[in-house]
Amino acid sequence: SASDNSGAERTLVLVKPDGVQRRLVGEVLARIERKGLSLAALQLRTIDAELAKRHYAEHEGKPFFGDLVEFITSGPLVVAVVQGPRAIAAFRQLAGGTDPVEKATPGTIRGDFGLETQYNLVHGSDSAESAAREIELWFGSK
Ligand code: RTP
Ligand code: MG
Repeated sequence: SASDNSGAERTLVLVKPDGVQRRLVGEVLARIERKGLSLAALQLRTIDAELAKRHYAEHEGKPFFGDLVEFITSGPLVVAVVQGPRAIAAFRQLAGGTDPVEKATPGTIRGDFGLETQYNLVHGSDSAESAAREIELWFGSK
């Protein structure tokens, strides 16, 4: 199941367009691998607004939603399925809090490399339900 330590838990990770533009893809993937997590899928993609809006559907109507969709579609991003024991929480730990200065601490991806909430480098699924939905959305057959 998603709540045991079998090593089969999977999460959907993005290196957002700012991370790709800043040549931090290798840095992020290295941290994932050093943690002991595995890559189960990996692609470089540029997405349209339809996929962006579906990915971030929970934020529709919030003041930052338009800027978020514009930003996430602005250039190539890396999308990965990351696998391992407690992969969802483990990647959220690696990423750090949403605001790279006020919430993320040094030693995390956002804490080490980010300054602004919009440009916070990475995404990771926030629950087992989100991970299943997002993996199907990005990698499932239509
Ligand atoms: P993510 O979904 O990208 O992994 O980030 P998260 O869970 O840490 O944060 P979430 O609340 O889901 O917000 C999604 C993304 O929207 C942008 N955001 N901007 N300007 C703002 O107040 C604001 N709030 C959120 C960020 O890019 C955030 O990662
Ligand atoms: Mg989120």
